[in-house]
Order: sequence, then C-alpha cells, then structure tokens
Amino acid sequence: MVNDKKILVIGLANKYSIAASICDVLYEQGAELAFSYQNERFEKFINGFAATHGDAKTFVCDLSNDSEIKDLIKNCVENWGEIDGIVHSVGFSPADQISGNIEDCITREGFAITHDISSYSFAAVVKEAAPYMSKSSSIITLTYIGSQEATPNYNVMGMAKASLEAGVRYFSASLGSKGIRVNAVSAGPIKTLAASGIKGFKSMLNKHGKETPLGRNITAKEVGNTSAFLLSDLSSGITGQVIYVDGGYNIQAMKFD
Ligand code: NAD
Ligand code: 0WE
Repeated sequence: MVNDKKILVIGLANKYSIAASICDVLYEQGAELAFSYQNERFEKFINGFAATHGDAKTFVCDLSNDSEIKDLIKNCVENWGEIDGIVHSVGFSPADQISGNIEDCITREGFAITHDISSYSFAAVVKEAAPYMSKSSSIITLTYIGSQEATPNYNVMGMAKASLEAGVRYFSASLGSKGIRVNAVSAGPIKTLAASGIKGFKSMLNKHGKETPLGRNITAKEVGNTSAFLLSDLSSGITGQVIYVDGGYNIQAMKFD
C-alpha cells in the first residue's frame, strides 16, 4: 500500500504511542521510515524501535524550536532527496491546564504552550517540508473530537485541536496543486503515555467504549490502518479532511443504551 514511500514519523515516545502503531502498519506495508523524537529521554526506545523497523534513520527534534525543525527536514532531504509522507502525532498541554473547569485553570502561558506544541508545530513542519514533498505525497496529523464538542477536562487542548484542524484545511487548500494532500485522523480515546497522565482516564475509556455504535473502544492498530491508507495513493482523492477512527462515536447526538 505504501511500498517504498519515504515517510517521516514525528511523535514516538514508547511502544504505546499511536505513532508506534502507525509505524508498525507502514513498515508492514513496505514503507521506508525515519523517526524524530523529542529529546534524549526517548533515545533508547527509538534506537530499538528503529532496529525493528528497517533500520530507520532517527533524528532528535524538539518542536518548540524552529532551528531544530529546519535541521530535521534538512537531514531527511539529505538522506532521501524527496519526502513522500509525514506523520505528526504530537500534542502537549501543561498538566494543570487539562484538569478541572476551564475557567479555573486556563492561563495565558498555558494557552500559548498548548497551541504552540499542539497546533503551530504542525504548521511549522508542513511549512518547512512542503518544498521537498513529492508530487503524490501525503501529510497527516492526529486530533480528537474535543476540538468540536466540549469534553470534560480537555479544555484548552480542545481549542488547540480546533486550530490544528483548521490548519489542515488551509494547508490542504494551498498545497493541493503541488500534489500534497493534508488530512487529520480523529482517534477515539486510547491508553497511551499522554493519556496515562490524565486522572479518571480508565473510567472514561470504559464509559466511551459502551457508548460507541461499535460497542467498544478502538485500537491503536485501527488508527495505524487508516493512517496508512491516508498516506497511500489509495486515498488520492482525499484532502483537507478529518477522518474519525472512533467506532462511530461522533455521529450520535445522544448516546444509545
Ligand atoms: P504519546 O505521549 O505517545 O505521544 C505524544 C508525543 O508528542 C510524544 O512522542 C512526545 O514526545 C511528543 N511531544 C510532546 N511535546 C513535544 C515537543 N516539544 N517536541 C517534540 N515532540 C513532542 O501520546 P499519543 O496518545 O500517542 O498522542 C499522539 C497524538 O494523538 C497527539 O496529537 C494526541 O493529541 C492524539 N490523540 C490521542 C488520543 C488518545 O486517547 N491517546 C486520542 C486522539 C488523539
Ligand atoms: O490529546 C490527547 C492527550 C493530550 C495531552 C495529555 C497530556 C497528559 C500529560 C496533552 N498534554 C498532556 N500533558 C501532560 O502533562 N488525548 C486526546 C487524550 C485525552 O486527553 C484528555 C482526554 C483525552 C481523551 C484529557 C482530558 C480529557 C480527555
């Protein structure tokens, strides 16, 4: 499906990362991968993961830093010439921002950091990589329904995801003529490192699973499968979309018993 496509994956932290499941499918389907990771804390995992995924090249890149983003793309281009795909699977908000009522916890600084890492970082990567993307290339990012509908505790992350999804539409509109497609995958809740820091996540997961049309939670592997499709030429007619991999949760105005 993505045979010989050169795909950069940003957002690997450990084996539970959604990005890790995306890599599993991409590698199975014949892609040539490169990874970037936030800092040396993730080095050990990344090196082992690269060894089992075709000796992928690895690059350190803190997305809060423009020159590190520039270097990341430069390194990929030196290695590959052109880039066929990018996975942006990154989100961050200071923990105090996503716990409790929004009016009690939102701050100017918390808002700025959340939007910087969770939305601008996507724009920064796309802006830098666009000149080097091939004629039938594809970029995806990960989002959550909290961008569209108020979700307890998600707070300013929901605002940042709304901004991220708008970014997907703007970049897809202007890069379409170059053959670059841009989409988002909106995943249902999955237990990952980012999710494990959230109190009450397990009970939320249980409740959510019962309320989806499919009657269960989705798996990271299912997100990987849809991501591989969006990165492949099988989705050549799709751009600017937010594709839900959530067991159908988003289509209900009221949950069914
Ligand atoms: P994760 O913690 O495994 O991944 C988040 C990644 O963001 C980590 O690899 C972390 O290193 C990276 N990151 C954070 N700040 C960074 C920075 N300054 N520079 C570089 N990298 C940075 O968690 P995940 O759940 O796999 O999250 C991946 C994406 O999926 C996020 O966009 C998240 O919002 C989205 N998402 C998650 C869920 C869920 O329930 N887990 C649901 C829908 C969408
Ligand atoms: O986007 C996310 C996770 C976002 C996230 C999680 C953390 C925890 C650790 C961003 N920043 C941080 N910062 C930390 O310090 N999801 C979609 C998963 C998620 O997070 C929630 C959810 C869901 C679902 C937070 C509150 C309510 C629901």
